[in-house]
Amino acid sequence: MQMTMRWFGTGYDLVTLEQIRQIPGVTGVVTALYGVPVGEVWEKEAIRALKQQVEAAGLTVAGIESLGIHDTIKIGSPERERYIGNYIESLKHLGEADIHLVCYNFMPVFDWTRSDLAKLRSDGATAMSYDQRLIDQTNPQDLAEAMKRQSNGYTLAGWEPERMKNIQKLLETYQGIDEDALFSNLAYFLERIMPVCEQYHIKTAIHPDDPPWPVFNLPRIITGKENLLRFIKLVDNPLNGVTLCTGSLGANPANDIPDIIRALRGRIHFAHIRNLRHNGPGDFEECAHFSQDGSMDMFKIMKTLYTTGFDGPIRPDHGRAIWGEIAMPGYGLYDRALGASYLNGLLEAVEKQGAQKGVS
Ligand SMILES: [Mn+2]
Repeated sequence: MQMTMRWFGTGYDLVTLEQIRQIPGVTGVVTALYGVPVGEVWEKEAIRALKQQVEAAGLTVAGIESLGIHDTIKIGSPERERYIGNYIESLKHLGEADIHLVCYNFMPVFDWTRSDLAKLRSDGATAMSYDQRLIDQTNPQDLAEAMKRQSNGYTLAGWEPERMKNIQKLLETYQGIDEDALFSNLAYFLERIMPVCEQYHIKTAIHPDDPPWPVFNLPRIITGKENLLRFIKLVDNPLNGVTLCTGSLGANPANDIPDIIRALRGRIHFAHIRNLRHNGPGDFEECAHFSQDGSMDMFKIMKTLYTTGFDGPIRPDHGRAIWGEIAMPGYGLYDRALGASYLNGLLEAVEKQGAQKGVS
């Protein structure tokens, strides 16, 4: 496994590559061209410059997070052809730049959703949280406004103000799109991109829906074991894989993460590892990565990834805001650095324990 951090790029991320380089054991970043609107082509020159910048700092580009999917592709409207063409072009440029992992998600309208981006916890830290009762009391427009207000001035991936301006229109275009339609539009897209993925050996890794249930009546399909298995069979190509995000899947306590890891053996191409605390049905808050701070057994998760042979990039996921840091919600330096170190510690224990087992 390669320990990485998400990095949003100069001008978008206050955390620097030099800071990331000093986190023990972190050797790469997953990144993106944030300035390019979703749906447009990622040009060769811009990809090359990004890669050079990362490598000059002593890190590698372990993958792309994310190459966004235009809404027309999710909706399946005729305009999707142009955007699928653009996506293929971007993949080709990434392949030519020797980048072989692309993360994306297939959530209608909204990316990840939270009811509070700075919930105060008992130790004075703040963290992102979700309470279905609060979401039920609001509407998409007000939620987009609230997310923007709490964003500390950063553009949140998936909540770009220019997209959110047209939210009502966007919601209308999804009318009539149910789970099956979304699955079938996803299959159409994947079949179209697989040849270029094969040509450049690019692994694609769909990110689970967050939270993994419908929000504002919009369907969500990447939600748990059954749907993940349906997903990998949609296009049964080893390059068509999954980003195992423990925080997204784990928001539903019925999702048994180690069981899902075993079920997806060989098809997990990227892993986001974080913990969260369940407070009640549809009510959770993010917490430290440390097992005891939340509801998940992080040792068991790391051990299962290891024993099932997962060997891709891994990263700590959302962190809390601690030590007075003002950052993009979830993406400050301090708590993610603690997370990376904790996960590296677990991994060292798993590896050494395994080695002892092997000789005894
Ligand atoms: Mn994630």
